[in-house]
Amino acid sequence: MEINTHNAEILLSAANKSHYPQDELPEIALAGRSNVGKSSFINTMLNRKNLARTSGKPGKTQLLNFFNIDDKMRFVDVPGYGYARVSKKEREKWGRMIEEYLTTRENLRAVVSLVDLRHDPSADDVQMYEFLKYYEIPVIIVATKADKIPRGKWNKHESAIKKKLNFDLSDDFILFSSVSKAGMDQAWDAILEKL
Ligand SMILES: Nc1nc2c(ncn2[C@@H]2O[C@H](COP(=O)(O)OP(=O)(O)OP(=O)(O)O)[C@@H](O)[C@H]2O)c(=O)[nH]1
Ligand SMILES: [Mg+2]
Repeated sequence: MEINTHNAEILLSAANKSHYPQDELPEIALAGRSNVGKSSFINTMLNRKNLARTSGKPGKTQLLNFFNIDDKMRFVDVPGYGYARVSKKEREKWGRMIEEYLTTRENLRAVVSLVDLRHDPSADDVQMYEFLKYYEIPVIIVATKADKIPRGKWNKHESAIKKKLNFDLSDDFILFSSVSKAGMDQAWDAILEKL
């Protein structure tokens, strides 16, 4: 598929099913803990500075944000998990919103699950991966902030993450940086293959 990635815009934000776009365009969702770099990933992939708003304030994105890309596909920015300063009630509400989207959305082609290359995956990261495997939703693991780790140590960190996730070797694993743009072409290849 030929996609002009420069032709992108935010389409809408949704709290539940009734607000999702009603067409058949394929969607790729971005999941990961708060602050891992989901919005930065979207901006980098679309060569935009601040299309998907990024901030130092974790837990800010509370809705599913749908981005139209060239009227051919969409990115769906999912609010981050694992933000400590969120009440139990808020967490439950978040859980229902994400679960509804991930388990019922026919447009969904794959989830880009982001983890921080610097750290072992959190319990929430492991749970997200297990959830996606359980529902047989195609997964692309993107390990972010690779620019913060010297290249000579990338392998070691990659192995640690794969081990902790009980990573399925048939899934994609991409080392990525929104600063250096490392991994961007690989990420596009993996995404286009899922559409
Ligand atoms: N060095 C470096 N910093 C990054 C990278 N990706 C994101 N960041 C920084 O990490 C912080 C969080 O990035 P966001 O993209 O807002 O994270 P998010 O996952 O969308 O966070 P929430 O919307 O709160 O869930 C920002 O200060 C980014 O500039 C990266 O690849 N390298
Ligand atoms: Mg965000």
